[in-house]
Amino acid sequence: MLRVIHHNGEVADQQDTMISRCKLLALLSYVTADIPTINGMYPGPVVYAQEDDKVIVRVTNESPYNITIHCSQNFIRQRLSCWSDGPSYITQCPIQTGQNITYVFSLVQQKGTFFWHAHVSWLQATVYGAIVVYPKKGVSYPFKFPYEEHIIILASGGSPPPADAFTINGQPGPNYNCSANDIYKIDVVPGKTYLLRLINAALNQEHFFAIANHRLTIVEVDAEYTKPLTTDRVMLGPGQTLNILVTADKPIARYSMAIGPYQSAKNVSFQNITSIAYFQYFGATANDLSLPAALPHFDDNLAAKTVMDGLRSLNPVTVPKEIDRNLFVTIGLNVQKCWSKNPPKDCQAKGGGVMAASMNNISFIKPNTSILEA
Ligand SMILES: [Cu+2]
Repeated sequence: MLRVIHHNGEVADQQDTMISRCKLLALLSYVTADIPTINGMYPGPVVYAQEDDKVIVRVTNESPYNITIHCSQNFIRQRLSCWSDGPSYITQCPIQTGQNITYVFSLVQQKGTFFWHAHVSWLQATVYGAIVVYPKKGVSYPFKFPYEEHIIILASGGSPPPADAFTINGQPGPNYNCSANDIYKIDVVPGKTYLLRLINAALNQEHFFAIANHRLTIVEVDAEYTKPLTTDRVMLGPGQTLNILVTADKPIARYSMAIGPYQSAKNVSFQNITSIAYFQYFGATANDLSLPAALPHFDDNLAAKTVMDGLRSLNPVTVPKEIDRNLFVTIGLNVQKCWSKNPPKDCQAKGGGVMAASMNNISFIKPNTSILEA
């Protein structure tokens, strides 16, 4: 069961909800798979709240897997509530089958687009959803109030092995076999401005996103307002959120919203089929062809850098200006020798190894004793 209580304790959603398995059909022509979900929804339910709200989420695990729910992937600060953060074996034991837990945390001085996802193994590949935190009552956005808002969640597995498909709000779109009728769509009114809350819920993949013939104005990154930055495309790393404004100011037609990979590493196999959704004007017909979005080439570093370098905080930020000590930090993702007893399943990195992240060449090795008890 997942109950969301907010707005000073009012119960916002009391439906019986649960993590369970549902069938995901026709993701690819040859794939039929059971996937873990919450409430049978994919993506999962949205948590709506306001700045400074206390959020109470009760999770009952009816799946066969151990699981936790992580609500701070991108920056819910969890002040004095780290036990509700959700990283398994770090701040809590996993919720076992049939058990439940109640997460309680406050959104102190925080607003914007966040997301939650599952931890333990790669359950977050399908167990994820948005958290939308509105400004307090009477406080407006620092930009033109949009005609409508839409949540757009990009998702994919990660190398290795390559993802079976990219998805937009759970749909792979017409470029994938048997998915011609499974396309996410936003119907738009000509002349109106839309706020899109983009979330990259991918496991490992960085994604470019673009809408054919339309410009995107970034107004928020990772739940912090930015100076408006208008661009033809954006790039989101895994776990990142971007709020963008799009005005439907082009001729009536059906335009594609597309995601593709941003993959700068060499010699790594990855999925490279664009996933498409529709940004469709009222008045366009169902038979209209969609105008294709121009995504950068997968290794276009300049396209990614140009957008990131242009971002500026809307509000002044106080940072320390006197430096006491310089630190040199390198971050890497490498291939290690794989010791698994099940190599076909676990040792799929190059040369039969296993991928491992490192900081200054030191990787995290899971200890034999629980960190919670250490
Ligand atoms: Cu997480």
